[in-house]
Order: sequence, then structure tokens, then C-alpha cells
Amino acid sequence: MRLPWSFGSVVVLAAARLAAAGDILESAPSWIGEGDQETARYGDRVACAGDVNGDGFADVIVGAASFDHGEEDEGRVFVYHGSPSGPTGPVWSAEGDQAGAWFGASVAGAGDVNADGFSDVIVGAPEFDAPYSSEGAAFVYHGSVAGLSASPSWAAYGKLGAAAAPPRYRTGRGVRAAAATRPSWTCSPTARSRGECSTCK
Ligand SMILES: [Ca+2]
Ligand SMILES: [Ca+2]
Ligand SMILES: [Ca+2]
Repeated sequence: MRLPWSFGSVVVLAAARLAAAGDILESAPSWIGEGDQETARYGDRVACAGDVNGDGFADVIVGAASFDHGEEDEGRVFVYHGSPSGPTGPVWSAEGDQAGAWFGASVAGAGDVNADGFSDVIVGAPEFDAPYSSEGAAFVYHGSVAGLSASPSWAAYGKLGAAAAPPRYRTGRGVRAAAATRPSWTCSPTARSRGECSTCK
């Protein structure tokens, strides 16, 4: 099957056993995922997500860093749950919600970072502004019996992006310059995108 190149696609090849030649991959894909949006860059990054819903089947995560869904090139990530017939879904997706964030330019299984028995995933957004221009961000989503959480459970930000001058944070006593080393990873992505960092200690 030939797909429009700019849409992007992901192909899964299933293992087949040949007694004479040992274990090899089938030449035909057993599953194909598609971006269904021009220049979405779907499939530029793919990874095993672990078992995010704990059903015993491995799950997969696919990034589409130039996906548009309200914001141009915000990026979007899709997760497909494994099953006896292969990947199903997408059953979960998340997006950058910031133009040009490139959310999903990197995706990976994170292991089980909170040791609850469910695999977690990490997603990179190298052009995310928070508030430095293109400082970049990484987000972790926890797994559960229902799959990944809708909102990130943890986020970290580059802090040293291309901003010409350090931003100023609003405080209860006015405005002051932010320290260059100010920790910022406890601030929620939504709060940071709104410039509400003074409330995030
Ligand atoms: Ca699973
Ligand atoms: Ca969006
Ligand atoms: Ca976990």
C-alpha cells in the first residue's frame, strides 16, 4: 500500500517463524497507522509505550510533531493499545496546544516511574514556550487500568531558550525579575502557557 508521503504512516511487521531460516519478520505489514493530515509528520517518532493499561499486551506511541489541531504545528501524540489482533485505536492522544511547539518530536516509554504497575510515557516538545521562546518541554503521562492520564502528571522545561531577556514573574507584591536558575518544573503546562508562574513554587 502506498500512502501520501507527507501524511506519514506507521507500519508494524509481525514476526513469523520459518523452520529453515529461523525467526524473521513478515514482509507485509500487519498494521498501519496514518496521520490523516497533510504534513503532520506522523510516524517521525515511534516507540514502545510499555503496557500503559496493564492488560499484558504491549502498547505503542506515535508522534506527529507538525500536527495541527487548533494551533498550527502544535504536534500531537497517539497511543494504540495492544490486543490479540495487534494495535487498536488510537485510544489516547495529547497535543501541544501551542502553535509551533512540536509536541511529539520525541516520544518514549518511561518505564513505570511511579511504581504502580502501569507503564508511563514521556513526550518531548522542543519548541515549547514556557515562557522562554522555544525553551522546550517534556511531559510524563501516567498509565492506569483505563490507559494514560488525560493531563501530564509531570513536566519539565528548558528554561534557557531564545528569549532575549529573562521574563518577569508576577508576585503578590508586584513584579520582579526571574532568577535564571529558578526551578520551573512544578508549574503546570497550562499555568506556564498563561504566564502564571508566580503561583508555581
Ligand atoms: Ca497494554
Ligand atoms: Ca490544540
Ligand atoms: Ca506507572
